[in-house]
Amino acid sequence: MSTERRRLDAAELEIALRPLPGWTIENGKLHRVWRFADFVEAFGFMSSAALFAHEMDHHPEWSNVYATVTADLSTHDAGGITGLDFELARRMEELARRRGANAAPAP
Ligand code: H2B
Repeated sequence: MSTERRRLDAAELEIALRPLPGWTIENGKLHRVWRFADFVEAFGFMSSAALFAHEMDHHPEWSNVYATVTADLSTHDAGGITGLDFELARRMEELARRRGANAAPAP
């Protein structure tokens, strides 16, 4: 879609965030923290999400500390958040859910 790389405004962001509980806007990026059962689950999630990102040619800023994965999505070429970031967020969320992310409260 041609609009995918267009930077979304505040009203569009608010609407797009509604079906993505757990995601927020932090420092102009689409932000999410997942907690997995252990490092293997966290890293397995990252491996499968990396293949999606490669397929999309759209790459997350993310980090991992043991069972926690933090993602901050933005479109560098557009200087903000676009439809591509939401597409990647939806795919990451689905993968994280399948791996049981955030099933238990953080210790
Ligand atoms: N990922 C993200 N998050 N933002 C971009 O602007 C971007 C990207 N650009 N992955 C892509 C690669 C671009 O550099 C290549 C040439 O398509």
